[in-house]
Amino acid sequence: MRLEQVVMQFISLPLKTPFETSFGMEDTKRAWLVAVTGEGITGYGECVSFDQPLYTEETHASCYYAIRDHILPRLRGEIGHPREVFTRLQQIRGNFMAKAAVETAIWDWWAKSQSRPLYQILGGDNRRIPVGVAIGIQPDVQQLCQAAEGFWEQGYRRLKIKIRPQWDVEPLAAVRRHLGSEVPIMADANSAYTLGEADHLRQLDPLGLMMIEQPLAYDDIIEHGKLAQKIITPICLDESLRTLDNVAQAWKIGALGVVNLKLGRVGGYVPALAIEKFARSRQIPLWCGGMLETGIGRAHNLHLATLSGFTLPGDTSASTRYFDHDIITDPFVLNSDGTLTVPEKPGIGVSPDMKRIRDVLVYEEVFRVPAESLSAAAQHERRFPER
Ligand code: OSB
Ligand code: MG
Repeated sequence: MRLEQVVMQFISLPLKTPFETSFGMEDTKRAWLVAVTGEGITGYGECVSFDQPLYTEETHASCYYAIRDHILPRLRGEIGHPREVFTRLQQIRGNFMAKAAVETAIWDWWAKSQSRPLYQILGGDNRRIPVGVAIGIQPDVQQLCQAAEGFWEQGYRRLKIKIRPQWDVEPLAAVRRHLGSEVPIMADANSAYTLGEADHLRQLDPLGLMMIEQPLAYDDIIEHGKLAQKIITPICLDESLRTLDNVAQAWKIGALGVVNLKLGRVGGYVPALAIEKFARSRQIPLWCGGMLETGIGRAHNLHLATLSGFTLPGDTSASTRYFDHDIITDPFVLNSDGTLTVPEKPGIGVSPDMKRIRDVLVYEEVFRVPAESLSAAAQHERRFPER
């Protein structure tokens, strides 16, 4: 199959409530949607970059240039199978989120061309995915306990609580007391600590947390291995795991108790499938992370999470967790058993709500890829939508 057109749409969608992490506060979901078209079929992907390079180094701007100047020009000509896309892009260092936005769209496009749901092509079979929820930093402990209780009552299977220095032991202990010892609770620090704070982090041990996610530097593996010797709470890595090699090295040195896998952080399905296989064969607990995705990215996460290596509830919450009005026609709803149902229609199985997208569209650009010899970058068409 050949790509004929790629449309990048930048949307700005209000979040129901602001989401605060150790690195910043988001009150709006801003994202590039990528639509790839060829042979009358369109596939969709979502870029999980942020405005600022505070989670990892990528931004909406860096992703735009990476896609326009480096990724699309490498995707001219026949694409025999979406697995080829990662290989064609392998020369490009980093730029994982940009690559994933396009690569995942191509998997959707391909699955649709086969009239099969994407999860079947990926080799997954679980169609009801157990999910958890991430709770941002709250103004006070009481509001955190209320939020945690509310999500637990809705049926989410585990609660992930964002922490940072001055917002860690006390709020986590309060939630533990409030909800009791049976509720699966974990913490996510988004790189807010140093190895020197190991004694402080040891105070979390009596709380029986499932894990602590990314306590140390976003690019560190070695010191996480040292921290693992000093605390009992298992360490889950997020930011530090960009490649299969990162995962293998972290595992080898004992820095990795649990894997958070995100399509955008690793560059798409091909590396994600390799990491899932690695974790499965070594029985490393694995779950699917989230990046506050709209329904498009959320659908991709769910298809990925159908694979049997995903052994823990992930961050793929229902659409209503973040949005009053998502950009897909059938938003994801939490089943009473704390699962989300993977759509059965071809590809990712969700349809963009074109009217809603029009309402939240900031900017749009169309790239046509008609001839092998012409650079995609040289053929784009810019459009500012009417508001
Ligand atoms: O560290 O997992 C993270 C959101 C944005 C950036 C990084 C992270 C997160 C979350 C929220 O934890 C996950 C979600 O509910 O989508
Ligand atoms: Mg994280």
